[in-house]
Amino acid sequence: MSQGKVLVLHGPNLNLLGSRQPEIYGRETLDDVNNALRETAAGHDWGIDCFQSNHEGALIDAIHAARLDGTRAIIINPAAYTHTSVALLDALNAFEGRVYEVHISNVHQREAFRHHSYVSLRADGVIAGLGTQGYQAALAAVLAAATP
Ligand code: CA2
Repeated sequence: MSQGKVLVLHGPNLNLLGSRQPEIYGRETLDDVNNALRETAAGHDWGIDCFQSNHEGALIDAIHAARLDGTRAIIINPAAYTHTSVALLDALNAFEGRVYEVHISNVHQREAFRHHSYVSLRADGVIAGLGTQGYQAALAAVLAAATP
């Protein structure tokens, strides 16, 4: 039986992963990232739902759905909404499971506007600068937190 379900959310422009700016975001595509997460999760009897959207409201709707469908944790790279979206923060505040925020790049080494995150006010953990391996680190944290 499944141990639980994790929702992986990817914000705007992350559908372009692997196709541009490899010096910042690497060469893996979003499908590569999601498939690797599915494989890790399946090895631990966890399920994964992955969703990318370029629309703030669609990401918020996915968080609302996760409140009601037994999702135990959310791993989210809010992309540019990290730095702008009180609405995303409010939605995450209404979710009762664990929340991990992932950034592929080290946002603290970049422009000043990327140094502030609304989502970090809610996140149980924040990972930045590990490349796409950051998603695996977040999943490891979900699994560790759920181990009795
Ligand atoms: O480092 C990250 O993961 C970011 O969340 C990525 C966002 C950026 O706005 C954040 O400050 C940091 C940008 C995502 C855009 O992704 C692209 C990937 C490949 C090509 C073009 C954009």
